Amino acid sequence: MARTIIYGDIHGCLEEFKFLRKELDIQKADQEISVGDVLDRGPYSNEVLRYIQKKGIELVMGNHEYKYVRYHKHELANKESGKKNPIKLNDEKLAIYENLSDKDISFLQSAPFYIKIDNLTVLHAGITNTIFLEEASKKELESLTRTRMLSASQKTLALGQDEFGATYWSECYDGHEGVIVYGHEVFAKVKKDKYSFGIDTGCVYGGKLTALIVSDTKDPLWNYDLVSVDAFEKYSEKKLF
Ligand SMILES: [Mn+2]
Repeated sequence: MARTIIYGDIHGCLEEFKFLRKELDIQKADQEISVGDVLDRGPYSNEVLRYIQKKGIELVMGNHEYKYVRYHKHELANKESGKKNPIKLNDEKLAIYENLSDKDISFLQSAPFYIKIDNLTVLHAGITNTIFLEEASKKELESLTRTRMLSASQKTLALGQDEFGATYWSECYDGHEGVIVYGHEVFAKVKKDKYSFGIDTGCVYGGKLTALIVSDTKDPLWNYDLVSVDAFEKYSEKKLF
């Protein structure tokens, strides 16, 4: 039976990603989806991007991909106007950007903000109970790449902005878009809530790279498996949990 396989944040960890696919014994009929953030922090950003294209793996837009997409858009616009790019890339990111081929750029630009299959939705970060994907605005779709904490009134709080009564989005998610599989926030182990799975287990920080395997997308909560591989190295020093 064909499987739907969703990968947590890869962040340039190509070796671990290849090893994980080997452990999963990937078959042609399998559908593979990345939750996004395949780029930055780890050792092989450009190579991971090439590899997932070559293997026909679908990419959901992460905040790290989106930054390059927006940067590129400004670069093109500013070529004519001569203005400075309002988006800043550090040296590491600039090197990654300069190594993107036209095909890489198109692939990043075409990454959807979510992929929905039956009762399974894959998005990068999170959603609120007031966003309905089919009728979502551009701004709401963009928010899917970075939502973490929500205020009591379901307002998205920016990183570091906390307030009394705030909740992590998945802990109050009502299931209106089915079972959501996401990354973005690093957890020591997979975070399973009532209608969601957070599968970024921090490979680039020396944690694990995790895949969630769904055997029936009509009922993912009761038809899934988890497979993780350990990071071969700690590539980024940012604190883990
Ligand atoms: Mn992210």
